[in-house]
Amino acid sequence: MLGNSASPTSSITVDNAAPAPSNVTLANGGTAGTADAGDTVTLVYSEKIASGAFCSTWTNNTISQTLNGTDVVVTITNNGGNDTLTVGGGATCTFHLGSVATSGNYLSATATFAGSGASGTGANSAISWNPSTKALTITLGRQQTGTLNTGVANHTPTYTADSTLKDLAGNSISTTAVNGTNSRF
Ligand SMILES: [Ca+2]
Ligand SMILES: [Ca+2]
Ligand SMILES: [Ca+2]
Repeated sequence: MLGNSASPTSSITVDNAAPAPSNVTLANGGTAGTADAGDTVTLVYSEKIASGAFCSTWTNNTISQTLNGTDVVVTITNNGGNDTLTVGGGATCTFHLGSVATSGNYLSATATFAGSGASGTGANSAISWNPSTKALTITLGRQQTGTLNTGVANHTPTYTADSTLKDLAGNSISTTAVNGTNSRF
């Protein structure tokens, strides 16, 4: 009789848990207290998001991805004392972010921060996704339009995810607004 009677074993991990945003932080990379080139928004998620759900050309879930050059426009929409940040992916893809309510009064007229092909000189806007840290970082490029305020203090931003974002198992993200870290551009 053969000695090995053990049944083959295997396990399948079923992921039924919806992903969710876990943090949003603003950081200054230019002049503190005003929204300008080099400033960043970092969004962290509870688990890896399918890269292609952010941008259809991001087809590899295991490597970091970046959009920049001609492709990214960051818009901060004037909304009184709680101006709101969104992004566009330009020619490459429709970028599915959702929106960040800054809780700050960063401008008195809606501003755009753009990439290659925009007027002026300076850095392009960029979006980078790092699946290892589950962090999406948006970097403001040079300003194109809008009227900025100065001396904005720290506030707690809020992030509401785009409903089309999914984890690697295909579970849709929570679209409940999540409060982030007290911070500023
Ligand atoms: Ca999950
Ligand atoms: Ca700044
Ligand atoms: Ca405003």
